[in-house]
Amino acid sequence: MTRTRDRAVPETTPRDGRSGPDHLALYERMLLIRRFEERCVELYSAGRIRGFLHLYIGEEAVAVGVLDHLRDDDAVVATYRDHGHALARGVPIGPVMAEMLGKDAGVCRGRGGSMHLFHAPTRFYGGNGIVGGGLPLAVGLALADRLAGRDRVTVCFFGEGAMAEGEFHESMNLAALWHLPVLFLCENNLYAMGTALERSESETNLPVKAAAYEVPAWSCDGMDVAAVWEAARRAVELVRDSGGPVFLEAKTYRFRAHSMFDPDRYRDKGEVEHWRERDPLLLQRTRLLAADVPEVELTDADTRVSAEVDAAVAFAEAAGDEPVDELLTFVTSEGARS
Ligand SMILES: Cc1ncc(C[n+]2csc(CCOP(=O)(O)OP(=O)(O)O)c2C)c(N)n1
Ligand SMILES: [Mg+2]
Repeated sequence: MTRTRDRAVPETTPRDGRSGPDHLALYERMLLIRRFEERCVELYSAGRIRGFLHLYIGEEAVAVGVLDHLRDDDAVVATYRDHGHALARGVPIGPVMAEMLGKDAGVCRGRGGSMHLFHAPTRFYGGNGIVGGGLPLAVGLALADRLAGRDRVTVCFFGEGAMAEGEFHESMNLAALWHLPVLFLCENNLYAMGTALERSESETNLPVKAAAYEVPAWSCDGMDVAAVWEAARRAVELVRDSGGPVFLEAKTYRFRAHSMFDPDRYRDKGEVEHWRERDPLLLQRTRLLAADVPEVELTDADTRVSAEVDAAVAFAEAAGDEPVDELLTFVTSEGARS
């Protein structure tokens, strides 16, 4: 078994033939997530979406930059802040919106809601309400791939708050010890609910914690989709080539409160404004215009994604509620449907 401890992060040429990202496509994918969530805010305020709602606004570059590198047979595990990951993975937007509204046409037939999006056809294994809960799932998926001799990668997204959980340490240890193909993708947005990282962790250099498990680990600028794309390309290639785990920290920021219930009193408004100056959509828009992409192409992208979100809302609104006589389905095994 090859140990990864002293391996330098390789400088490789993308072997999928792409010399770099399709910047306009990345922009459009981030915009889709942004517009989708803006619509979710309206639907939540109108009482159409209920329960918890955690927005990814400000963090879109992470899911989009990372998931652009996955093959269809790779797997994704996300957190309760999962809309962006689901959409960037290609989970159909209509059924995602239907799930938000608790409808029968939702990806989990309305039983999961915002925090528990799940879609087996795209190997999107949730959405998880438990902080750190996805980490052992990702290790299990990767163990299955290792035992079956498949060269698949499992990407596991989690917040920096999850790194204080026992599950993080257990998962890192097993993945390193058994040399499992997991990309541990930490979205460090500096806060776990209202608790700032430096108020809860003695070691705030997160790759250092990962390196303690002999896992290659580094950081990237999570606000710049091109930086995420490049860092993730190397990370995904290293996982696939070595068959072992890699840890990547994306330094990011959420522009909205932790959830729609959070009054957001623990951070300075000036801090939020400072980060908004590095809005990933703004940065990418500036990059595209500097590369002489005509502004009309950006406007067209906005028109396309807005139409896509409109259609998703119409699909979700038109869908029915789960029939009452099926409410016990999946509660006991006898009632399970395929
Ligand atoms: C095991 C567990 N403990 C506590 C909570 C309550 N909780 C929900 S979100 C959250 C903060 C997690 O922060 P982080 O991992 O940084 O993710 P972020 O919300 O910043 O994306 C906490 C403590 C929970 N859901 N699960
Ligand atoms: Mg956090």
